[in-house]
Amino acid sequence: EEQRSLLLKSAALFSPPQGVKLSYGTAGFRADASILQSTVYRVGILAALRSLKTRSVVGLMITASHNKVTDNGVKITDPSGGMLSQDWEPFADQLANAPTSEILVSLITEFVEKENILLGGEQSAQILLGRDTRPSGENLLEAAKQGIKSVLGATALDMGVLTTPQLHWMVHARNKGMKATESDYFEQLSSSFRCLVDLISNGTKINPTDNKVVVDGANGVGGEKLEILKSMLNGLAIEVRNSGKGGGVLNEGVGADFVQKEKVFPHEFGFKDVGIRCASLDGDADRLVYFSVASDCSSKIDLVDGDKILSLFALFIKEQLSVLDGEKNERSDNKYQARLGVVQTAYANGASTKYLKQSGLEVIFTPTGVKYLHEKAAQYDIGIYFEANGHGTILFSEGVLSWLEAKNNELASLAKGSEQQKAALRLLAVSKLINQAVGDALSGLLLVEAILQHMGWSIHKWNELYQDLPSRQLKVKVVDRTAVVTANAETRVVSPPGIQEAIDSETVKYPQGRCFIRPSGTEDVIRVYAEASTQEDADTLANSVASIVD
Ligand code: 16G
Ligand code: ZN
Repeated sequence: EEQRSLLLKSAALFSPPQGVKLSYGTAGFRADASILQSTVYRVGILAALRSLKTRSVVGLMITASHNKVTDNGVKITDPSGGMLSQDWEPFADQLANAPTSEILVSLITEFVEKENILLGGEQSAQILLGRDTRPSGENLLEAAKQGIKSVLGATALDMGVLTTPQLHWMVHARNKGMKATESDYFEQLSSSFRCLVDLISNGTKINPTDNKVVVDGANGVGGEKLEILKSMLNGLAIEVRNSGKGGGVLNEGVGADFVQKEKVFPHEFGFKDVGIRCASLDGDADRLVYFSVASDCSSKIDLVDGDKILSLFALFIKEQLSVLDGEKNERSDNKYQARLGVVQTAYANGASTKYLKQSGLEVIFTPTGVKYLHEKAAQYDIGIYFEANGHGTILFSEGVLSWLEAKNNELASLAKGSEQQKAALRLLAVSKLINQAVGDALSGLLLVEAILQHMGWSIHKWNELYQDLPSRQLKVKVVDRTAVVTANAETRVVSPPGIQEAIDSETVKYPQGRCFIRPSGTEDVIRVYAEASTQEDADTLANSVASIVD
């Protein structure tokens, strides 16, 4: 009863927007910030219930990532540090769309009973709150606090302005009983980076003053955080541009999404940067791409996307595993074959998949969206996942970590300082450097930099691992995007009937042609992706398939 009146009272302050249907989608609720108050308030309630149910800390992040500055969004971090469990998404949708306070409260009551959640009991709930730099974030954060406060026993802990991966990292670390403040995060990243760089054979070490990367911070939270992190590193010079302090607008002509989709350099970059290694973060710093400015005086760039970051990581891990494997025939009781898996989506450039397979790697596909890739990667001892857009990470199983620890101990007495022991130590350092909760542009950047140093590679050398097939992405506005249903990791359309056949008969006309369509998880559009051996062909294919959809 106390609970009921508490909810009714606060709900009355947050009436839902009229005539909008909200959906939790691929990455939480996203919309124009002006209509999100009630949604964020309700997600606050949801987060509290999730925390009570799991008897763990959960997170609530307010961000609209790479979308425009006037948008915002909200999503929940599960106790593992990953995305909200998919079986709670329908309830999230119901809550967000409940037309009245009465209906909202009865939905909650019903759900609490069904899930056996004990309200107002011994159990307490704790929710970590984070937000990106969007001006609307502060107000929305207050709405989230109101929602959390309306659930008996729930407390909110405001962690301030964070990157999305920092919040995920904190939730993950807290639930493992580890230290989990922002400075612990920076400390872990910088110390494991130093450790990894120290394990590089001296022959390939680059002079630190020649070793520079220039990073586009998308005028968002990532640039700000990178400024702090860079002061804790040595052996690497990082210059941050578009840090948000210079008056530039978040994600406008800057950021990883812009660079990857438009394939031109962001604001503040230009011909002065020819030959320099450049990188770009997105608005909440969970995506990372690299690029170099083309020397032909156009605004074009050579893009080094998520697929190539994935390839670099996979090569390095595979190399370390085979160094470790090298002493397999010697006396060792500690035999173990680590299963390495690589996860991509249909957006992965065909040339990358071909390259990875030729390198002897196991490649699997999932639909778009971090939750799907992460889930698949977790099924391996070491699972590496990346979307072409630059979101990805490397997951290490508990099993492989204890094997590496044991291996390191064994080698410390048998062959101290050997390449084998170093390989074990390098892999352990990678597991600490790379964010185990979610893709993280800051930790990804440091791992790329360490591996390039290790390989002694320039960005050009890295980019030449394989040559991307020309591709084109288009979007088609539709009334009802749910009418398109796909299968096989979004590579085939199963409904409406006839569409897949039409796509197939277009695609076969082009050498190395590949094309798929899928409903966006974040906008009311159908997306079209086409790739072929020439840019003209990729463009024509994309356009003709778009007109089939229209
Ligand atoms: C979201 C997803 C991203 C995906 C994108 C696709 C997360 C954290 N983010 O940004 O992984 O690539 O949506 O958008 O899952 P779309 O469905 O509109 O093409
Ligand atoms: Zn993002």
